[in-house]
Amino acid sequence: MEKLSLSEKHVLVVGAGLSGVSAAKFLCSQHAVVSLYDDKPAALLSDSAKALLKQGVAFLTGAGADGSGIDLTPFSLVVASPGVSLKSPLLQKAASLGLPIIGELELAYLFSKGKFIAITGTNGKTTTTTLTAEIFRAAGKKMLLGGNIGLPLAEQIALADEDTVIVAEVSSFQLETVEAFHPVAAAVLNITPDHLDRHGDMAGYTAAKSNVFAQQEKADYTVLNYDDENTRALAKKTNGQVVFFSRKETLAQGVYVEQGEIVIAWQGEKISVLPCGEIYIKGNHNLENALAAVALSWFQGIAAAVIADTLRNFRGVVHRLEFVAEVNGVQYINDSKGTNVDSTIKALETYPDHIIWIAGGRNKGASFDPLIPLVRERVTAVVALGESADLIKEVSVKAGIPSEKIYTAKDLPDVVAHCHRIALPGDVVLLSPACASWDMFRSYEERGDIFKNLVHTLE
Ligand code: UMA
Repeated sequence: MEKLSLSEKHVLVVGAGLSGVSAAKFLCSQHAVVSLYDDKPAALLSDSAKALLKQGVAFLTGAGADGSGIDLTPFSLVVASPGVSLKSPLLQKAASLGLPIIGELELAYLFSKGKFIAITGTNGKTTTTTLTAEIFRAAGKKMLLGGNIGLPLAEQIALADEDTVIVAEVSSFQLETVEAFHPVAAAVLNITPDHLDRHGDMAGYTAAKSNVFAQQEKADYTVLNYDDENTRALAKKTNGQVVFFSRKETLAQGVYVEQGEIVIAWQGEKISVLPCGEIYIKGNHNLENALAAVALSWFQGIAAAVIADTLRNFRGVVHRLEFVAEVNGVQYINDSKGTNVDSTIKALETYPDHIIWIAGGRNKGASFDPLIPLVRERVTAVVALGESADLIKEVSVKAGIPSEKIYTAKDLPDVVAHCHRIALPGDVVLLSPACASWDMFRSYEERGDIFKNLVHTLE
């Protein structure tokens, strides 16, 4: 479905991270003349970005400046990385010159032959995306998994043909730069405050998320969480067929829980999928993820038996409530993917008490106050880290944690050493920062991997 000719076109890729490198590689394969921009100097780029420069991709850098001095006249297209705000001086300048600005997701979409299944939401995206992809794989379908999950799609889409299902995790950042993007099924799992520093307010954040179904038509499916008010309200805004899922309510139509079983009710038919107790991944939030995955796959023709089998066997994803080790009767849990308040609430809800909570990092503008009741009820000690350490301390004090039980650590080795010193058998040491990792780490994966390695040294 080629909608754009790239041959000999001068394209500027803004941001030389995972997404930018993937876009640049794809653009080169299409014989575009590619330049790569990053705020960082070339010496600090990844090996894969440096390899592109060796192949002749030009490198432009702000080198500490904002890039607005870059001459944009040679370019006819800009491909922006999701982490670069449309309000950045360079992209503002591109927009004022009338240059089209798309993201790597849109690029992948424009050149893909497969059908997209897109999953967005504040929390649960990675689990639902991976689970949905597993269901398609188990059903013997040709499938590609990618997107915000850390596997950019631009590089992969050459592998897709008309029969390929592309299961994509899509973020609000990526959805700011889509136009033609048109998934046959799109899910919005939930919308709670996150990335408000980037989107301005909840309305801006919701508008970005809503772009996931902006191009959908009657034949497409929009899967929405009935239990989440913000998400339920989106039903009025889509042209796709709405499939609600609910953990709490009996629905006239949709995917829901009835007498402890997941059921699908649609056009007078009622199908029982499996008892909720048989789903391997635990917790209410995972039940919601499972309901969404059922909706995304069943309406694409996957048999309920295949869906049920996958739900019985799927073990979850790394960095999300991931069990690391038990040392001297203390469980260490890596929830580095808990990058916002809501996902940390879900993590704290998973363990009834005796939690040593490790939190802090880059705050994205949300209040930590909603954590107070759970911290009061379940947390015995707090380890604060990073840029938001003071805010974490503040919220812990408000929750009644005695000041001698609140420790500010200088880095992750200090965190793990402190937890090892104070933890008693039966305690749960939970890294669930409620913040992005970007103040101290490249990614939440790096933060989680370092934490896990440090914990393993205690064994
Ligand atoms: N950069 C600039 N100027 C800026 C901002 C960034 O030059 O104003 C440069 C940085 O110096 C760096 C590069 O851009 O070299 C990084 O680009 P990026 O921040 O877009 O990160 P990528 O490595 O390309 O990863 C992105 C997603 N990151 C973000 O959206 C922040 C990854 O999602 C995604 O996996 C990847 O593309 C592939 O699609 C991560 C994420 O944290 C997991 N996402 C947020 C979330 O889930 O909450 C949205």
